[in-house]
Amino acid sequence: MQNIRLYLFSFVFCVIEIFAQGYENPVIPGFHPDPSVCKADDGYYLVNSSFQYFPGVPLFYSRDLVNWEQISNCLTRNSQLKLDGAGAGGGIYAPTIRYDNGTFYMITTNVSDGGRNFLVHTKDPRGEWSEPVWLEQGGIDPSLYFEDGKCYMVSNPGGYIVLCEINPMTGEQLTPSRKIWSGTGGRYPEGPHIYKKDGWYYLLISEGGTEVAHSITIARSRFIDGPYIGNPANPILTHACQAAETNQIQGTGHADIVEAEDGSWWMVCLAYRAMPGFHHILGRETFLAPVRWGKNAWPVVNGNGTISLKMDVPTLPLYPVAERPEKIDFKNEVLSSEWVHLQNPIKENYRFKNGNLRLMATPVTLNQWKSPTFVGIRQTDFDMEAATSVSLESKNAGDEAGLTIFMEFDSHYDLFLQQNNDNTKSVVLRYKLGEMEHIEKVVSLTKKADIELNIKSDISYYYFGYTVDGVYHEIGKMNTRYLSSETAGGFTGVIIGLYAVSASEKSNAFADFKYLKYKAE
Ligand code: 6LW
Repeated sequence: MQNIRLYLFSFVFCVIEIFAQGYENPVIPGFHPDPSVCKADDGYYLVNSSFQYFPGVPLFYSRDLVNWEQISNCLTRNSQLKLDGAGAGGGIYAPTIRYDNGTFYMITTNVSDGGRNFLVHTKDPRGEWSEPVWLEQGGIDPSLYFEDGKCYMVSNPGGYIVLCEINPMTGEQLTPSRKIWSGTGGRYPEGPHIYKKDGWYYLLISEGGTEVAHSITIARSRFIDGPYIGNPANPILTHACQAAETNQIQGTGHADIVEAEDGSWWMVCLAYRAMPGFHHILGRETFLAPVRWGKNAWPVVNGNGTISLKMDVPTLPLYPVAERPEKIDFKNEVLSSEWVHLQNPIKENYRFKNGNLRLMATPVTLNQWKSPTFVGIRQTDFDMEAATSVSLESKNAGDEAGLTIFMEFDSHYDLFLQQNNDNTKSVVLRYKLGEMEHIEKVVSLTKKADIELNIKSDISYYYFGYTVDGVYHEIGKMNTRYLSSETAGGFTGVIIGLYAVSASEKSNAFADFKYLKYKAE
């Protein structure tokens, strides 16, 4: 009897496994643009661009293309990634990841380090990647295609796509760069990738720019260097159409395609979840769509070339990944791979002490396009609550430490503890919006007590407050839209940062953070 039950259970479990149905987009929420995906022996690997943040190029792993876990970052050393002066339009642009013959390759551009293309490689994607192999072919959005022991590189120098053959271990360019396609006439043909199927080389690109007109188009040729002929049914994915005019997902583009273990085809792409007025603050996120790709046929994305938040389609068997705890503490004395710094951090300013994260304050402010003492995680939900318990050790008026809703050096909302002249402290709420810096509120704290700084948000507002002795005090609210990419500029999304800034070089101020709570509502 017991055995029969066991068989029945296993049977039902298998049926559920085989016929998994439906998933939610985005599959990687928050600022995770320009996704590129590859299949390796044990599952799928995905990378995103990272701009001014260090470490660079987050690396995700999945067994089912739906549930992704960040396992590391590709660029973890200063020798791989120099971010001096980089803002949200600088640093690391669109990467590509490929797996060939036991080796992983990640190729990208650092527009803040001479705009040069380079690749790094590794046999162990959970470990360290190689030093950069610098490449001669310019342009952004480089990608690799491997065939018969040869390695081809495509990129976008502006207006068209070029191809050459390279030696991926030395970077040597083996053939001249050759123009192969300029798209269907949409602006900014970019984000190229090459695939081979049924004897055809397919060239997938984006057009229209990364805003609402963003589209995915495709061309094919019998020869790798062309001539490439466009698909008469282009674009194969866009939300710049009537079918998607009321869809919250906008700006669909910059895609990559992968064939799954079971022969099904899938596309990852970027898009954003729009707020009223087509604004967005969460950055361009990673979405997933099924692709129908018959023999000798053009690929068709999710039936009609649009995608949705709830995808009612069959999936691979699903393997959910562990969720991050709502309260992240620092007792293990590590910052997991999702934590990022602005530009190259000064390592000794980040310490662990008595189970706390200790940030050593420096005079570099959040406005300076340098590397302040700052570390944060992405905002991944419109409706969320973030909180931290912070104590500031300081003898100098003007030293500060707290929480920032950071979009860009010129666009952030800061909620912090500040040292006063008379050895007391205040909670301060400050807005930085372009040329304007505004102190919204200063609340003097009358007694020494543990302070929790609280930020809540919905799609329209951030609400700021603090909690003392278990009592929450709200001190202000501010519109989300002034931090949007449309207003602030750049290619990133909001990062919730912990930071410490001193008023002078001489200050030895530091701040101890007990935890960062992040709760999606
Ligand atoms: C990226 C380009 C793009 O290099 O935006 O949306 C640029 N597509 O392909 C920065 O992410």
